Amino acid sequence: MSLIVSDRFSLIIGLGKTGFSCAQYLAAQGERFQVADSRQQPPFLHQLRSEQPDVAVHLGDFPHDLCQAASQIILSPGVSMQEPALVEAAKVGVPIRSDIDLFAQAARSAGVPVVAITGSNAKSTVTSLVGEMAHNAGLKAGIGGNLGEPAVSLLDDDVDLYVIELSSFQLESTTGLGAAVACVLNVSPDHMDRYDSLMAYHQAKHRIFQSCKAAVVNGDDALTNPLVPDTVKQTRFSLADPDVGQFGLRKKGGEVWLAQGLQPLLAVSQMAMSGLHNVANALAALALGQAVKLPMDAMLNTLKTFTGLSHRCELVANIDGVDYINDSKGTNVGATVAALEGFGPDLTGKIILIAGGVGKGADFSDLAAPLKHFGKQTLLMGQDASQIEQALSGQVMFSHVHNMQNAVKTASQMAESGDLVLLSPACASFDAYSGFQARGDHFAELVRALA
Ligand code: UMA
Ligand code: ADP
Repeated sequence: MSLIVSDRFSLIIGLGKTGFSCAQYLAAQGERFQVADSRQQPPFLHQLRSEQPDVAVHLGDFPHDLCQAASQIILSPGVSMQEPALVEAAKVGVPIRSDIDLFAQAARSAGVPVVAITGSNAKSTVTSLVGEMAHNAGLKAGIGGNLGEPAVSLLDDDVDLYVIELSSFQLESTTGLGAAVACVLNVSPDHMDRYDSLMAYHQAKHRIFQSCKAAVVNGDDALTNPLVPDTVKQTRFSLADPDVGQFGLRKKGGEVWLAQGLQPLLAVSQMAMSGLHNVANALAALALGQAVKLPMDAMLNTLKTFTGLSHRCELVANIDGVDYINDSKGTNVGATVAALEGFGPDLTGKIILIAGGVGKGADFSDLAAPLKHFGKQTLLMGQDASQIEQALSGQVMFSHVHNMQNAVKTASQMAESGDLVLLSPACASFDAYSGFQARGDHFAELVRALA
């Protein structure tokens, strides 16, 4: 009898959160794998070496021959499939998969339904909200993905439901996800430094619908319409009057209510989250929750208490009649437009917007219309401030500030009672901060110091 030793191995590309979670997962499955990262000091190098000292780790340029020798590549979201070594590997038939593929396969085998959520904006809010609804309905829910905890780390025998936030980066290399319900919440340009066109970004997002059992569609955004067979049940949400079975808004007793078909469900004034964009988020969550049979009363009760996540249109303080709002997670134009349009209509005064940072190749011209309507002044800072200036020039009032300290001081000097100071940068933060949290925390600290 001869012993056959297989030389097949998976190659994990990237040794950040995702790569390390995949290494732990494959090791637990007893599978052979190697790891490659283009950085000399990837974040989880030390942990991998101490937990799995025998695993081969390749640092620096991705080796073409290694990529081609692998039986499969598990790609981290921060690395594009257009990397030459990956393009060559794909050409010779090496499957390129994501951590989400590994996760979905395990969830499918265990028979646990997956709620899959993507979109340019509101992913984290809606994912957390649906997760909270499931929790309040007495279910054990695994909640994560792009939101924070990598999907394979959530795998657990004692879970009833997974609620997963997915980015376009993760979806690029995900195939046949098979979600119980999938949704693209909205589509507006983001990550244009990674994609050739909005179409390429849109196509990546729509991979979320592959083999889904049901789909939730934003009736106010045609770019979210899925291309799925007629057998897949579709439920719409919209800020308009809803058709039978769909979610929307209705008037009752002089108030606006969340509704399904003709049935009013909850007065918008009873929701703990504020802003019109969060009304859309609540409707999306109801549609997603209903698709996996969460009880309506538990979902509505959750909307009465769920105040939203930090750094997303979060009220920091009201000082002398001026609301200071931290929307540091507003990292693209669509998010900032939603924040301006979400708050603008209810104000007695105007908005002073603080914006700027790393523009990711965006076109900022869509900021001009809501700023004309609701803006008093826009304070520009950071690496790509001049790109925003070009888009706004001649249309709205703006000025440049050196940094956040300067921005908060200037905003507080020009704000009058009824105005709102909004940090919603439409940009990433990496020119000046470690991430959107650090930027939001700095803003909040400076605002509290004003009081
Ligand atoms: N990198 C290299 N060489 C490599 C591998 C990565 O230079 O070989 C760089 C990437 O270009 C990137 C950084 O390292 O700048 C991190 O990449 P990664 O793939 O190792 O990231 P992880 O640490 O695994 O974190 C990823 C998500 N990050 C990205 O998609 C860039 C996290 O989302 C996510 O929380 C985590 O997986 C768990 O699922 C963050 C994010 O910014 C919050 N997402 C983008 C967004 O929300 O807009 C998509
Ligand atoms: P994501 O995870 O997609 O980045 P978040 O829930 O973290 O989404 O919200 C990010 C930003 O998106 C918020 O700070 C807010 O400005 C904006 N936003 C929230 N809801 C919506 C919506 N329904 N449409 C557009 N933008 C939104």
